[in-house]
Amino acid sequence: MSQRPKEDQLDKVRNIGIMAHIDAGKTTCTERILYYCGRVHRIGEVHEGAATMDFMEQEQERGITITSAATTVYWEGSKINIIDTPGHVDFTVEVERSLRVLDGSVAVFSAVDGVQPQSETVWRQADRYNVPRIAFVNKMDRVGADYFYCIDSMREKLGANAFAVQHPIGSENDFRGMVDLIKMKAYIFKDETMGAEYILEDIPADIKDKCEELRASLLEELATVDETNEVFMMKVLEDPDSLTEDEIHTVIRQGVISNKINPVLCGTAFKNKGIQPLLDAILKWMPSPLDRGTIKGINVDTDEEMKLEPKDDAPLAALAFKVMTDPYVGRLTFVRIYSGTLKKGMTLINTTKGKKERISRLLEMHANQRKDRDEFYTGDIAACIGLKNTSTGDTLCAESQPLLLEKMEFPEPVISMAIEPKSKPDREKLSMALSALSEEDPTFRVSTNEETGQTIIAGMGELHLDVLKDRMMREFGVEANVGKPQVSYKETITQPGKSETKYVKQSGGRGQYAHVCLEIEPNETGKGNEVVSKIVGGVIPREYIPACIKGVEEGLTSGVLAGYNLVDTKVAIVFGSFHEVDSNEMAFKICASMSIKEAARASKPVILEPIMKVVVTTPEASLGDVMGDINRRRGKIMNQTSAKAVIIFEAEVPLSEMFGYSTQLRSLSSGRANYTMEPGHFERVPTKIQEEIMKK
Ligand SMILES: Nc1nc2c(ncn2[C@@H]2O[C@H](COP(=O)(O)OP(=O)(O)OP(=O)(O)O)[C@@H](O)[C@H]2O)c(=O)[nH]1
Ligand SMILES: [Mg+2]
Repeated sequence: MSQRPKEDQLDKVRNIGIMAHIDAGKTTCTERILYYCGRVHRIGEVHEGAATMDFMEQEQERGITITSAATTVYWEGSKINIIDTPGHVDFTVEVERSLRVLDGSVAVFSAVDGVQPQSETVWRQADRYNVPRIAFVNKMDRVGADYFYCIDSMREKLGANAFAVQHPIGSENDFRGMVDLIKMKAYIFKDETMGAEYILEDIPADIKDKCEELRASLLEELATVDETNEVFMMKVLEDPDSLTEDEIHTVIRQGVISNKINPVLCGTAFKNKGIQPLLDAILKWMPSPLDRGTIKGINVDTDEEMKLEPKDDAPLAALAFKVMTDPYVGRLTFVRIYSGTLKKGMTLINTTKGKKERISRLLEMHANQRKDRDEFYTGDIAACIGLKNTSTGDTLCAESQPLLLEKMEFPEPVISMAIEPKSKPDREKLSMALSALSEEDPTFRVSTNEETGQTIIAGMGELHLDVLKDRMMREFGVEANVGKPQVSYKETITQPGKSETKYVKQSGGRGQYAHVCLEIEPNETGKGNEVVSKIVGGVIPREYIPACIKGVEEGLTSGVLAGYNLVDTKVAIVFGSFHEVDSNEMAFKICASMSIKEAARASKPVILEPIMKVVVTTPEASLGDVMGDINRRRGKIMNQTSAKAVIIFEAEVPLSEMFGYSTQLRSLSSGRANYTMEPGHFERVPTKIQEEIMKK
């Protein structure tokens, strides 16, 4: 049996992510958490390039988070695993993978800006994974900070059931602390101790009435969390003063865990105020792995659904959610353990890949520092060394109970560019760099242009590719020239089609023979390609089927219209024939890849383009010009709201029309409008534009 340390008892563990729009202050909050929990003895500031969590060179230089970093802290005898995520849309995969493995999340908002576009996106991502959330309204020290405006905008824009559990004391430069509406006491933070010390005192007289009012409405809100809890409801109605803090916390916890409510706290991470109450809230209200309960798995042998208990003595089930190359220890695979105990030296199976893996070392990570451990338990996040074939999203489990956990889904890259090594030695280094980096990042793809032989890299945006290029140069020493960023188009088919292809060569010696018939039809949008064999009676011998499937898959990587990836198709290998002597795997692979092109040509192929979700904030005076410009860019305006003297509208615009947009927007609005953009979906390009793309 495992020996869990006391503060690691499962009900005391919290796995928490910090997520928000870019620059809201996630990393700054995390740095304070590290400081108050005694993890670091000096606060590292993001803008000085000194944040512990932003340890990558590129992060420190640019002052932004690029990769999610994990750490473990202890607070009041409980363990909190924290993942700090990036806010920039180009790194959205980091948020996605973190949400997949976390039990709860703190959404950080800037008190000046309220809900910003990327916070909306991450909020929806969290909705999808059903992750409970509390909110922290940060930057209360800034001019224009408005806690209650933020709460309103969370309700309006996110549909969150957000409400105040605190009341700010002082504002902007004079922000001193907050009233806890449950304790009904004021927290005043001491600047001279970097906020490490605070005083609990009576509520300042000028806000006493407002706090009483807020508390009353908070309690009313809580009374609706669980309608069966009559005792609580009666007390709220008849004698609210008799409610104990514990009673209130219990109901809040229940509401948070069941995703019914989103309590909102406030503070300023940069000025060291409000972090300790946030830590308390994480412990009191956020779920432990036990609260998340059983999770679903699919038994690999029987295809039956099974429920996995969060128990240390159950067979191991874990999900790999991140692969990272560490300069000192090599390939690190981060896993979240859902069931069982993970031990050093253990042999596991990767059921996604159907391969055995051995854990040679186990590490607890604190940003980029590591501590060796012999075992990890249910609910933990562990870094493993020794896994050779495991990539992001793979299930790892005990040999005694092979199962698959729910898959992770990743967005398709929208932007690409050619990359050309400068010299021959660079070519080798480049291929190593590309394979290592694409292993780390499922939204980074590498391919070869069949016609030109050029290597093409694709990703989520210009910043994404820029950072990767930078890492290739610095970490792998590659010298390379890159082309201009291009839109990453895709191809798909619009109707079912068939093909019959023979590949025959008889030029002296041993010949080549393969014969493959395919049927292709459109698949649901976003479902990718599905290739199956429906061969019966051995018309194509069993040993050649994998080669046929491989051939089809390879053929699909380069479409028939303009060489872009063919996506969202269902392909069946239905018939064929073979030759006793001349048939071999290679012949079938080549034949299948030719055949899929023929089938695609017969199925009315079309080109798809990435459509971006663009959110523009503009003063009213420029609205006409700005919207007119979006229309000229083939944009569709989706909706429009006004807030604090500006108009905010959302539009869907093809990425190909968005190059140079920031300069144009600046000149249309005398520099007063701004925008954010993120990949939305893929859509068929108009015929005229399709013709242009095909000519290129
Ligand atoms: N005035 C003020 N500035 C803050 C506060 N919190 C963070 N900042 C500043 O805001 C900037 C962004 O902070 P970060 O912590 O890097 O924000 P982030 O959310 O981690 O940003 P990304 O990871 O790039 O998405 C930094 O310059 C911080 O010093 C705050 O409470 N008040
Ligand atoms: Mg950050």
